[in-house]
Amino acid sequence: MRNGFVRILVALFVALLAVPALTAAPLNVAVFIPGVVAGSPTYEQIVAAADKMAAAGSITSKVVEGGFNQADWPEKVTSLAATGSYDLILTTNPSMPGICADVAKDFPSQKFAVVDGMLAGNAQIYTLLYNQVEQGYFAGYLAGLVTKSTMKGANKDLKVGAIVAQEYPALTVEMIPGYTQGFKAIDSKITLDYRIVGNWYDATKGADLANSMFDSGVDVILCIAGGAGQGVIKAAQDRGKYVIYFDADLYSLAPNTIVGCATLDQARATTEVLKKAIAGSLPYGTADIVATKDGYVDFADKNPLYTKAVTKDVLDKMAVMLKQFRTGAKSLPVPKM
Ligand code: RBF
Repeated sequence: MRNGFVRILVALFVALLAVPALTAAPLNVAVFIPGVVAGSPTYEQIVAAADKMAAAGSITSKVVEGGFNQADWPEKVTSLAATGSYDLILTTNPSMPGICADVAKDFPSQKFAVVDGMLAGNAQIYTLLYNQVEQGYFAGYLAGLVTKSTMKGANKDLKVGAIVAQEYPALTVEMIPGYTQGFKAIDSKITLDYRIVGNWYDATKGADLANSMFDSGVDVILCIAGGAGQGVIKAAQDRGKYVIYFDADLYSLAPNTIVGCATLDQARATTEVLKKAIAGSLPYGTADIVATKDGYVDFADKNPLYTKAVTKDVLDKMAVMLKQFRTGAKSLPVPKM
């Protein structure tokens, strides 16, 4: 009896000792944000997903904002790698794979993952690229429908707009050509008024550009401008015109002004990348590309702020087009960048 009791105690003690071995130490992750988080939907999503995993205890997460001076980013990523404390440096945007590759040379045991970027063949870096031709197409298709619609803010001119923060290959090779294909599919006579802010934060410049476009007959503007987009939205609200937003379901920022959101599921991509990194199965050296049929690129058409903002005719035509992409019946190739 007494012997049995001791044996149980010993077994319990051994089991307790084994617990730390079974629950692996959390993965130490540095999340580098090239810019600032607030007002940038892809940045907000990556941080939210990492925070959630950190709260669950599966990673430790340190978020570092790189600020708007892009020349500072390589040095800031270098400082993170130099600490030697992070199993993974996780970051986002199409300029980051190149920066990570440079830093990787000096820190050969440092691993990197970039969601929303592409670089194949570097054994220290995993990347995931979204098919943003399709994302742009959804925005363009809607812009074409809106400019030809009977909606209150729409006029007779067949002019749509795009305001972007700065030019880079994913924008000029994927997003804008996708957008253009989209509105041309509605009517080949529709023309594009395309303007560049010059940075990701100047909301006053965003508003000035938008107002000048509305003056020239544009009634709907695609906005890919981070914080500068606040000015575009404000101008559209003041003038009773329309904005199509990129990356996240954010109709709530300006109901009845934001009439469409072409989305990326950065939260899902981030969570999956981190889970694979924890499991030791993230395929470094690989560059994945994901599209609408995979569920990472989409258009937020379930939100009542969308269904109430556009006319039935617009809704129906969007639904038919979206179904084709979601089922994989239709897809658009990503050109070489
Ligand atoms: N998107 C933002 O929302 N905010 C930013 O501050 C921002 N900075 C960027 C800087 C560079 C150099 C590049 C290439 C892209 C940046 N993006 C930014 C764009 C973002 O990664 C993505 O391409 C767009 O949001 C469209 O999905």
